[in-house]
Amino acid sequence: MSGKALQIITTLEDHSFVLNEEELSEVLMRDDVKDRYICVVSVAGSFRKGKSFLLDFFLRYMYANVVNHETGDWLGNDTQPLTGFSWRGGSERDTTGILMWSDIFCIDTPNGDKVAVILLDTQGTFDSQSTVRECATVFALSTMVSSVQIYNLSQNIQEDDLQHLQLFTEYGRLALADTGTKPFQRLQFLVRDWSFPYEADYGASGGDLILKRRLEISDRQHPELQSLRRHISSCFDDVSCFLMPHPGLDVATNPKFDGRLKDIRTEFKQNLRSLVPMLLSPENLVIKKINGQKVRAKDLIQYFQSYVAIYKGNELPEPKSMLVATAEANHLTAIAAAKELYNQLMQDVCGGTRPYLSSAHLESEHLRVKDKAIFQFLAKRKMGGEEFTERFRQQLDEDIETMFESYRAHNESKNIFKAARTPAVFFAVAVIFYILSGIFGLFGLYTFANFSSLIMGLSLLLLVLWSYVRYSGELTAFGNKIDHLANFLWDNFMKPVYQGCISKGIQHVATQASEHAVGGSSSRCSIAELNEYAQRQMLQRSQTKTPAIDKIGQLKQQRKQQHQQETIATKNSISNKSEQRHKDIAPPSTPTNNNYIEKPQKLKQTSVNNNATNAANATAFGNIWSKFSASCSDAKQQKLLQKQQQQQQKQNMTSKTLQAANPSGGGGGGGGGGGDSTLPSNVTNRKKRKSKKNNNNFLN
Ligand SMILES: Nc1nc2c(ncn2[C@@H]2O[C@H](COP(=O)(O)OP(=O)(O)O)[C@@H](O)[C@H]2O)c(=O)[nH]1
Ligand SMILES: [Mg+2]
Repeated sequence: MSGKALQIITTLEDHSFVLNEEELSEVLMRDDVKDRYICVVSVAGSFRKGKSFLLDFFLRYMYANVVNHETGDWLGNDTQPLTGFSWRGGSERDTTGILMWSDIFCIDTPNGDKVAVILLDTQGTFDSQSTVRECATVFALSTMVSSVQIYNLSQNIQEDDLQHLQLFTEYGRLALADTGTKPFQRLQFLVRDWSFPYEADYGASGGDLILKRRLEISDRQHPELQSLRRHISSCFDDVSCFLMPHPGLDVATNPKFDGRLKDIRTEFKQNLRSLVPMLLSPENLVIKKINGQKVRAKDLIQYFQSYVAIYKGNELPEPKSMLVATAEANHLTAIAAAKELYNQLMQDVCGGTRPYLSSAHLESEHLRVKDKAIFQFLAKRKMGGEEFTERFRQQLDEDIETMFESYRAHNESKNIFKAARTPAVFFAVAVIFYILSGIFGLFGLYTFANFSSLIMGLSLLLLVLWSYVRYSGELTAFGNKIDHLANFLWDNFMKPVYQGCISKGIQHVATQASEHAVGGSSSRCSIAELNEYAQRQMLQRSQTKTPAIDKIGQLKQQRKQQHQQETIATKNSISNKSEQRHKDIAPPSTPTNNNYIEKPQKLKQTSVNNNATNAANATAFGNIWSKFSASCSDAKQQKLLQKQQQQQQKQNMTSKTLQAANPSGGGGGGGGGGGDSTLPSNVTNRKKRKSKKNNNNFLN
């Protein structure tokens, strides 16, 4: 047996109680236990009635079945002494306060629940050394936290045994009214040394018979006793009784008895074989519920804390304050769960080795996770009403904000630039004052030079001290002060200067870029000026096409001379048609045609508009864009010109053909006889019209 009994609640000399939180947490917060639902089996009742003795058989059962997975008889061999919770003969009490077995037994129930079985042993209640309040408190505490309360009684169920349950029935009534669910799960009366087997058999069936008789309500009873009986069954999910035979004289009277089975009566052992699995086999485990919700091992700590707090006073707590304590513990466990969720999700966002997040990103993640945590808190069923819950919701809000501060600090510590700020600041100060000292020395201002040297020395000293603090991990408070000083210097002096330099630098780069865009013609010019410049460039480029344009002009003259014989009406008609069609299909090819410039102008206008916006920002981008737009316009212009040249070449070919067909026609006149005389007149006319059509491309 590896475990031991842990004193989790101790009774002090002055009859007050102390909770041993450390040991309790150590057991309940174990990784394999903390998230399991709990089945708390406690044995309470009068002292020296074999409670610890019985619990040791519980331990034997759990170790044999759950830990060692033994297939044989779990009761063990005849000569094995009984160990576990301390038990002993005699009339003095042995156990004080509440003890918990340090090994928690993890069982997966047939319906899929992962359960941790916790065994509690209690101080003998109502014994000579304890005050009545003390005994009642131990009994109350163990009942409040357990899911199976074994009420250990000697020989019979007496009227006063029932009356000890009154506190719970009253509490139970309040809890029932508040939550609508029964506050307790299982109450197991266990009658030891049952000596009337002829009236009721040993075991569960005889026990239920006796219990039924004891809980029967009759008119002869006092109304208080009637209501107590009524409420016992309404507060517990299950109330039952088990009758145990006497274990034998050796057990009861032999001072050398050490718990060997051979010294225990067979009848007793047989009934142990049916009692223990009835309470502890996986299918019979009862999970602790509060407010109808299954309690996990980690939550039990909070309930212990809340209950011990109300049992501290000299008076026994009122059932109402027990209810308030339960509701409070209820809320505090919900808060703990919500905080755990927040922690879990924030760890995924920015915990441990996660990379640095920007402040805004971290803030938005915090709000998202906080919403989730608060939603989970509100969604949990709790006792005490909305106002009660609101108070705890505010507390959760504050707690989460506090947790966020540490996450924020952790995140900031990942920012290497911020981490390097302190040494950078002091190094910069040292360099600056070194230079100043030199300058002052140069001009003979030795006082200032010395002062600058002093500051430089101080900066270097702080830098060295800071490095030492960071390296050694000592004098951290002093290290923090150095960090604060560095932050102060950075925020108030260096950062403004640094930002000023950066903005100046950007301005300068913008200016340089704009100069580059206009070929370095001027140091600073507006966007409008740039666009004007771009337009001028366009115009120049279009004017460089003059040789081609001149040729076209000459050709036009020739055409005019060629067709001067034609009637003006026909000429106009063809000319109009051609013009109309040309407008629709292609850009005019006349070099003087404004469309050539119009198009680039349009592009440039777009460019101007774009640049105007950018100009407002005074960035280099606008200037570069202007240049880019102009070059785009140039490219388009080039294409159009090429197209035009091709058309022009076609026209030349046509006119040459015409000249070859009518060599005399070059001198003007010729009238209608300018056509091909060998061809029928309609064909000639068609040719002429076609020729005119083509020529009109240029005439316009
Ligand atoms: N008469 C009687 N004595 C028992 C029984 N079980 C244990 N004992 C003896 O009662 C004495 C006190 O046992 P213990 O478990 O320390 O009692 P506790 O104070 O209730 O925890 C021991 O000597 C046991 O041998 C029982 O069922 N009947
Ligand atoms: Mg004991």
